[in-house]
Amino acid sequence: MKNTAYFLSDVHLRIQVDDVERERRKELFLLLDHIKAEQATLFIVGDWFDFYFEYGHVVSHAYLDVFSKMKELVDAGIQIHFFGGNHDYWIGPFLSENIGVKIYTKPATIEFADKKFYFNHGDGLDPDDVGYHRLRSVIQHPLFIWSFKWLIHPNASHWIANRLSRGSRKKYGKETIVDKLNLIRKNYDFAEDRFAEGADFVVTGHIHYPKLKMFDDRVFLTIGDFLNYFSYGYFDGVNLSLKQWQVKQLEQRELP
Ligand SMILES: [Mn+2]
Repeated sequence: MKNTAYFLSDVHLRIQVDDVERERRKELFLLLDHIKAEQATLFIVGDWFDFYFEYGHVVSHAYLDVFSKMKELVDAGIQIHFFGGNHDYWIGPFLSENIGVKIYTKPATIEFADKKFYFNHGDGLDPDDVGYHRLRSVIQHPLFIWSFKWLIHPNASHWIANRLSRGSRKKYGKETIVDKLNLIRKNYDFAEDRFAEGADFVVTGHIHYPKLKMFDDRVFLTIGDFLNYFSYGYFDGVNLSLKQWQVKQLEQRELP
């Protein structure tokens, strides 16, 4: 095991697999092969899945290839740390017990290569977004999860998820660069508090806008996404940098 690591967020693997999604997965799996060959560690910082919900013995077949790819990496000795995002905080025992992924349902600090990495998907970092905080406390509540599992048929949940996903893509499309930069500034304030607590690196996602900023010798990184930027973080054992996976058939935005 080498002391190198890759950081991915906001891949938003779809439950409806069309041609674009197939191509995106092809690129993602090439990157995962690369991680496997390097024997690096993979940190997933939320929203890996666009919709994820485990019904006890039942998981979504849309992710069959993704599950087997993740298992392939784990079997090859790769550690996968998975922090849930607002699209996949219902991650459950299937990923940990059947695939061997280490899952985190809350933000956490992890020591890696003698450095302290603080991870937070990034939803809920805007203290002004009272409505979202309220929504999150409901949908993360065990009673809500229990009711969802036992009252909503899996096919119905996938239908709802598809509708919500299209809705959030429309909303996301309306967000301007100014909105994103405002969010990033709030992330900076948050990161400075984590640095004061001893973190060397603060890594988030959620904003879908890649940005790395140095605070003296500490580094804040918001990863971006694997939808438009195909951006990821890379830690070489000493330094954290922001990189882009060069895709062939898909449209790709330049790093800002
Ligand atoms: Mn998110």
